[in-house]
Amino acid sequence: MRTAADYTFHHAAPEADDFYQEVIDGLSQSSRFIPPKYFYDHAGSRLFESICEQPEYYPTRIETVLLQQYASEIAALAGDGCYVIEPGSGSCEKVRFLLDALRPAVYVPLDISCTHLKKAAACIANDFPWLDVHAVCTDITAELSLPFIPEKTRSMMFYPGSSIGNFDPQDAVDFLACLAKVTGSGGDLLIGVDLKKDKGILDAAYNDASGVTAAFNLNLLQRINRELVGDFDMEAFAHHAFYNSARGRIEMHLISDRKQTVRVDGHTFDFNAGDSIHTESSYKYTIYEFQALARQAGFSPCKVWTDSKDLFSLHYLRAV
Ligand code: AVJ
Repeated sequence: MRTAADYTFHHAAPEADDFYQEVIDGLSQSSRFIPPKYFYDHAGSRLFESICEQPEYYPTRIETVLLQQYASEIAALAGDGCYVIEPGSGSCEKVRFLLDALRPAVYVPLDISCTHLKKAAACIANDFPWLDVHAVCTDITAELSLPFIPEKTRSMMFYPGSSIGNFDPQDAVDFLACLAKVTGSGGDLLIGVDLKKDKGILDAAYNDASGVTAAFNLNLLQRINRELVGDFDMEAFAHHAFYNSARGRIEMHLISDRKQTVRVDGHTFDFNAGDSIHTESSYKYTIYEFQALARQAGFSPCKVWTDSKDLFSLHYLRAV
């Protein structure tokens, strides 16, 4: 028997070393964009956890209630002894609400942030000593392949938090299709999806009064300064987040508040007052829209749970 806090660690892909290239490329375009996966350095992961505790940011709280409320229904759909695979597992907090009901054979958290992943995996292994934990440090937006999953084992992908919202819809289809390929036909996906709703609620969720989301957004510039020898002036950029109803998404930007030149490792980038760096999109779906998207990816909807105000949805899907 293994000792508590034991888990297996796999380093599937080097931690995205493309940060440098993606920042230089992203800042060189006329509409500047840096992918949101780069928010999650150590400080960014901590800030994200704090966002989840803000009163305006409802998704985490509601999803947690849904997971607790429907854990046994979920377990009945998944069956005994499955593999639970969680892409982008972060602090592995949400799966805790399922483990006792689900009793999976193996839990496989996947995350890009290796230090964070190791800590989270150790905590889970410690708190659930009967559970076999295989942590994989990998960039889930690159190719997903998990060679150590035995072919005949049923697996349930767990993708909570509406992280799917970060993908543009076609990329979301492609990503879900990758998940379907990993679980194989008959494999399941339990996924949290934030719903379309009143713009005021959405705008508030991404503009919390304590400024944690602003700090999370601005931390990206700090990370560039730290890791890529940049000289962004944190005071000269402002957090800007709003619901773009035409595109059905929250957009987060960093807006230059003056004309300025920024250097990153010898490259120079000129900003006028009001120029933006687009740092994140967070798509919102109706239940119907999301089910249509999932079908395109090869999943058929089994069940969907929502809260009484229809703010957030939890979908159970099966790969065809
Ligand atoms: C982790 C992508 C689901 O879009 O709500 C929260 C990230 N950004 N506040 C989201 C986020 C700003 C979050 N996801």
